[in-house]
Amino acid sequence: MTQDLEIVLKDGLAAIDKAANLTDLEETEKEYIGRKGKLSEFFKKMGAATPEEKKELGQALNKVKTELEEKVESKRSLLKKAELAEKLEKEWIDVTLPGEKPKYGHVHPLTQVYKDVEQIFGQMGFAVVDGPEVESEYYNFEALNIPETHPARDMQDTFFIDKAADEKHRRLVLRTHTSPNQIRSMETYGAPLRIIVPGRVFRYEATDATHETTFDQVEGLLIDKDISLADLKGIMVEFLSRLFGKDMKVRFRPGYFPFVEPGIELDISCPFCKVNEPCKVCKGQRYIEFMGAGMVHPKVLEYGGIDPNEYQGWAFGFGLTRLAMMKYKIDDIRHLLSGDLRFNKQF
Ligand code: FA5
Repeated sequence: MTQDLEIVLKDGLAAIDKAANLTDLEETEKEYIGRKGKLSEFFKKMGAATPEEKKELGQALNKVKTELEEKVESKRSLLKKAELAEKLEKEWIDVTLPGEKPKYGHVHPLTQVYKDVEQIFGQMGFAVVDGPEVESEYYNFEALNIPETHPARDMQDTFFIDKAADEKHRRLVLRTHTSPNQIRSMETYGAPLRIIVPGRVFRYEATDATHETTFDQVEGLLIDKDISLADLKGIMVEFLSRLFGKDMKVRFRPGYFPFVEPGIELDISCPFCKVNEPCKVCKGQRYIEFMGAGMVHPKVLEYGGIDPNEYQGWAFGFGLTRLAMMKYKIDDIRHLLSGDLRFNKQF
């Protein structure tokens, strides 16, 4: 072997040893045993050599090439192992650590009570219908037997919209209750009728823990032949017992609403009372006020296009927002529409 070839071998082995990573190693490989590498110079020289020299040089060159190639392979496998070890060290994860809890959305308590009410009344054969929030004075008051001069207009402070509907329907208002849908449904579906109308209503009032300017009500209307308040009692006992998951009682008191005759206020047995314990919710009364109701006034049936001599019915209206407060023990109505996530996340 020539001295030059020995130097190339020595340098080559040292360079391979020094390669710090796979890219370095590839460069060194190219430099020594690549097509244009240092060994190729020796192969070129063979052309001019005698057959004797050719044989000797050829053997020496092949030996050097093989030695360098073996060194490269063993270094490559070392470097690959080192790279893998480094990767494993860096990308190591502890699979025994507890995972991060995904954040779930929450069903708003009001939405939950909406669903419950619609489901229970649906099971009892009531259709759920909808009506406009921007209403006319005609539907909100007049057709419910509350003419303009009637003092009952003051019972519900009204937001007026600066725009008239037409001569018959008069000014536009934000509906103060869901009762306009009694007339709308009678007009659309006629008798017999069995509906509830849950929806948002608006009143121009001062707010406090139990009063909001925007709140939700549920209207109920049942019209058929031979209907009495006994049916209302049965339906309400069933509805409330299913909603609160326990036996509930109701009681009637006289009440006044121009669109029903007779009118009643319906109280429900306090769902929070425990035997021999003072109750903060009903303050020992055992009953709480729940809703207004009554037999639909014959004039209202006429406004709805139904003959009061043939049909009669009852209607009720309760505060869905107050019901949600009761069900979820919320002590201030203003939390419900505040949009405060700290509140919403509790449900
Ligand atoms: C009415 O609105 C009648 N339309 C109910 C009715 C329907 C009577 C059909 C007869 C036949 P009232 O103004 O009392 O009635 O309101 C009904 C319920 O809405 C109340 O019992 C109360 O739960 C709720 N409510 C009234 N004002 C507010 C308020 N500012 N904030 C939250 N809830 C309220």
